[in-house]
Order: sequence, then structure tokens, then C-alpha cells
Amino acid sequence: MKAVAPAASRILFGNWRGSYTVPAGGLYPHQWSWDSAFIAIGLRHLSPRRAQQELDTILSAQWDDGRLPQIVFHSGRDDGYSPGVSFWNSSSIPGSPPVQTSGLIQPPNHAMAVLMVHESDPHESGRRRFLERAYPRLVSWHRYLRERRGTGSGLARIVHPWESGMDNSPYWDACLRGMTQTYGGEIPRPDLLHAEAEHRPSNGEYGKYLYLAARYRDHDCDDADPDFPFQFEDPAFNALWARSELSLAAIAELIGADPEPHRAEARRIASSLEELWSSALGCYVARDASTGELQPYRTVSGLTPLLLPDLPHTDELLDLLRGPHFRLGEVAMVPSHDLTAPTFDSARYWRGPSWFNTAWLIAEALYERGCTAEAEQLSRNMDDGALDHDFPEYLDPYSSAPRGTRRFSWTAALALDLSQKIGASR
Ligand code: 9WN
Repeated sequence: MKAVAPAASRILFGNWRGSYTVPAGGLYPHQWSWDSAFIAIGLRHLSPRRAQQELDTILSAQWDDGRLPQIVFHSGRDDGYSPGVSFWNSSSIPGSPPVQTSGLIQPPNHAMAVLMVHESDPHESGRRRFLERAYPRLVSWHRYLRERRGTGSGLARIVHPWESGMDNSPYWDACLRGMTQTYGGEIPRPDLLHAEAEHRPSNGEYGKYLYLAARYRDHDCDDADPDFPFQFEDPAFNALWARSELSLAAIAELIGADPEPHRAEARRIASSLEELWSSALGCYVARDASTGELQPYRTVSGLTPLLLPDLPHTDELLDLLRGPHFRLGEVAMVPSHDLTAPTFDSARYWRGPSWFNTAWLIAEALYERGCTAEAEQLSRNMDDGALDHDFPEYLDPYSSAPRGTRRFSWTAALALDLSQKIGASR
């Protein structure tokens, strides 16, 4: 029996920077938004206090309009990451916080993490008034999504592949291919010092990424650039938003606020999510918010609505997960993209490899739906993949070979979290 906790703690303590955790020392030397929420979910088993601090730190980088930034550059330096402080120069953008940040956002998994961290030690949380501090910030974060990112359909739109957290998903291919613009300047790739080029997005993709980020920045990140060329409704982003509204309802109850508006909001988002259902693929998919076109790909993002109760397509999604496209229980964790698709690539980033955060989301959904044996098997599979390869960023679904960087924080945090669920002996 392997013990995850000692090795995972070493990673998490090694990547701790005093009030937050970096995703990985070399490749990602700053604080990332959705990483912090996933990391806190694991950290709560080692130190509920530190897990609260992790979340307090990301919440304290909130912009005036409520957005939680994709990256917080606490050091105030680039530190070998691109695009960094010198690219964003956020202090010159109205409404930015005192700390330097990116202007983009990431998926809203924070309320979910705040609730889980609270539940791990309600006494310490109560003593430090953790929920009372977090609640208004989470409410204004969700208000930003609704008011500044809301689409006609009631979903939130993302304006950059990085905002999905699944950067080079095939969902974005048609839009990026159709874009005539690309970044004019040099395209720095410091990431390639820490991970192999075949595991990372291509230079062509990076040219488009930087063009979009620079254009968003140069419009003061104000979400008011009507012809912005990248606008998508993503299933995982919106499913996490709805799920986090349910967590906000629970938090509201705990602090004596009204939970009902959050429940109503969760129902509203979940019902809008049905517009992303593709009956042809038997999966939720992303939609181009400018053209209205559904993107015809099965990805792990399209499976994450399983996190929502009363989902009308639960059985279809479970069949899809177990069938030839994702092969639950037969390959490493849950592939990021359909194993049978011509666009599948077992090595490259979000175009096939299995990631630990999405496996954790699916395991969580399986536990909640009473599919305990499958959830436990997935959890063990995650723990083995993490321990056998020094906590990699992602894995080849077929060979389980490690990809990307190593000693990756959310891998350690989420493997630790699931190992607590399946028994203290592991
Ligand atoms: C851009 C930090 C982040 C994760 C994302 C993952 C990757 C960044 C990058 O690393 O994206 O945000 O430079 O590739 O795709 O999900 O949050 O771990």
C-alpha cells in the first residue's frame, strides 16, 4: 500500500510561498486562480489554516469589478514566466488591485473550495471569520461573471483560451484558425525550459494567445470590445459556476444570509447549460458566442456538468465516460479529449492527456452519484499516477507516462484529498 500523504505534503510545502502556493516552481512561479482553489482542497488535510490563507490570498487580489485574476504576480517580477508583469502592467489599468495581476480570469471553482475548507475545520474557520470574509468577495466575483461576462443565453463567456483552464482544447481550433491576426512581437517561450515542446501548445497557438491577451489588455480589460474575436461559452466553466453557486447557498446559510438567490442562480445557469448539449455527440460542448456554433468535440469539459444535481443527461454522460471515447477504468484517469477523435493527441496538453484536476472533478461527481466503486478506482488510479511519477502535471492516458512538468501542486493536493476519502491506509 502506498502512502500519498508524506510525498504530497513535501510537494505542497515545497511550493508554498508564505501565503500562497505556486503550481510548480519552474514553469509556473506565481499564484494561479483555479489552481489555488484546487490546492486549498488538498491543503485542508495538512493545515486548514494554510488552506484558508491560500484562498484569502487569491480573494484579496480581486479587481474593483469583482473579477478574480488568472494569475497574481506577488513578486512584482516576471520570474521567467510569459506573459508576466511586464506584459500586463496591470497597475496602469483602472480598477486593478495594488498587487500586479493578469487581466484575464479562470474557472470559478473558488466558492466550492471555500466551503470544503470551512468544513474541514469549522471551529478554526469560525474563529478566523473565514466565511464572513470570503462570502462578499465570492458574491462580487459571481456578479462580475453575470453582469460583465453574461451572454444572452444566461451563461458566462470566456474571452481567452487561458480562461477555460484548458488552453489548447480542440474547442478553440476553428476560431483560432479563422483569426487573421496574430501577435506582432517576439513570442517568448520560457515554458519550453521546463516541459517538452510536444507536451505544450504550439508557437502558432501562442501567437494567437498573445494577440488576444494584448488586445484585451489594451482595451483596459473592460469587457466592452464588441468585435473581440474570441468569445466562448464553455461547459466546465459554467458547470463550475453553477456548482459554486450551490456552495455559496450553503455558505450563506452558515453565516445567516439568504441562500435562496444562490439556489435560484444555480438553477438558472444549469438550465442555460442545456443549450450546450449536443445530442449528436451525447455530450456538452462549447459554443462560439459570436456565431452561435456548437463545437463538435467530446472533451472532459463536456463531462463536468455531472457535478450538478438533477442533470437531465446524467445517464448519457455516464455512458459516454464508460464507453470507447473516455474508457473509464481502462486508461489512466479521464482523457482530456475523445480517444477516438482524429484530433486526439496523447501527449499534448489539453488535447488528450489525462489531468488530475479534471479526474478529481469526475471522481467527486461519481461519489455523489453513488458510483462508489468507480470513484474509488479512479481515485486509486490518480494516487498511483501521482506517486509513480513525482506528481506530474498530466499523463498519457494509454501508457500512463508523465507529461508536462513534475512536482505539480494540484496533482499533490487532489491526490491527497482523494486518498483521505478512500482510506487512511493509503
Ligand atoms: C496559462 C497553472 C496553469 C493552469 C492551467 C494550465 C496552464 C497556463 C500556461 O497552467 O496554463 O494559464 O502557461 O500554460 O492549462 O489550467 O491553471 O497551473
